[in-house]
Amino acid sequence: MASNNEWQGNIQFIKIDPIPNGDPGSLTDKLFIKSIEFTEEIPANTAPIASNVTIIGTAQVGQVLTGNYTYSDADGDLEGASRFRWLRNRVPIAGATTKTYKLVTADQGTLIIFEVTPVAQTGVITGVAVQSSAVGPITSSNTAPTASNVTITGTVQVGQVLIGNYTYSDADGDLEGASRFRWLRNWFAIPGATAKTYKLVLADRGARITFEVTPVALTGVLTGKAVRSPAVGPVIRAYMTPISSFEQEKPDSVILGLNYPNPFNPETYINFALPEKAMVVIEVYNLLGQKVRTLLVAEKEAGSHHIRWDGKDESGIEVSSGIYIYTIQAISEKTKTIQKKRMTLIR
Ligand SMILES: [Ca+2]
Ligand SMILES: [Ca+2]
Repeated sequence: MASNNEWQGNIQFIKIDPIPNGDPGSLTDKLFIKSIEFTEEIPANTAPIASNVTIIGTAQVGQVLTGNYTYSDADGDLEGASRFRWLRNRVPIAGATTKTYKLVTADQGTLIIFEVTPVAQTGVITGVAVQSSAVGPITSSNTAPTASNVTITGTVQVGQVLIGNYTYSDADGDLEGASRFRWLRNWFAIPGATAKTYKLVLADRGARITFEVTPVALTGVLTGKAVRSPAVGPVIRAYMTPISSFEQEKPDSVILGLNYPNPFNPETYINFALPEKAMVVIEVYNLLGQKVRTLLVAEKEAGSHHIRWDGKDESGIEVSSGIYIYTIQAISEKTKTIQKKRMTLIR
């Protein structure tokens, strides 16, 4: 029982004295509530709020996403160490707790969300976590450009200009930037030969020439893999040697020229000239007198001609290094001529 004027919690009890001329017993010792004083907790401070939570960046593997948000606090409490999370298909990604997140292969095809829990330095410290809209599905990473159909066109002869051809492509549609070119002589880069065209010089005689493209994109993954054309060649001289004999329309007699180049690898050219139309047979023999290859059996007009030997026998097998004999038989209505010369193959 509360005593006179005692506070119990928020309630003050007041003892009323008996009314002197009334019923002495009716109100005696009765207690009345005088007042109730609520010590109500008026919120001194409100929690911070995160708003405008968004993600910027390209939704592609390898790209970095950045989470953005606006921190606010009605009481002016400054931002403390707000907390961040990134979620993959609504499941938090382990370790992804900063404002940025680099997309990895595991994210491909998923939806990504950025979440902020605003934290104040003072007042009510922690606010409600807010999530961004999802971005995605995340696409595969950008791929490097490629060069294909790399080829060389032009006459493979000293003084001629070769043209390098190729097809640029990029799976992501990145346009071509400054792709790089090289020309190679026997698989060694030719100094200064870095354009799409190359004029053959004397030093290229007998060599194999290759064109190389390194595709470069304007955007995305910039540099692709270098791709080489098939080799062309060997580069022949501007004329077949010895040319003087062969420039005649009609030499006085059948001429079997020196092969060029010589020594050679893997192929050489054999010149011959005819004073008149003749049936021509050109053959290659080894030093044992065994026939290695028949290069030509055909009727040819008067004038100069040449034929190529690729260093292979009748079966298409490359013959070994050594000295070989080449012969011409020219049979016309009036005469039959047989000549032979030597050539050296060096593998
Ligand atoms: Ca606050
Ligand atoms: Ca690309």
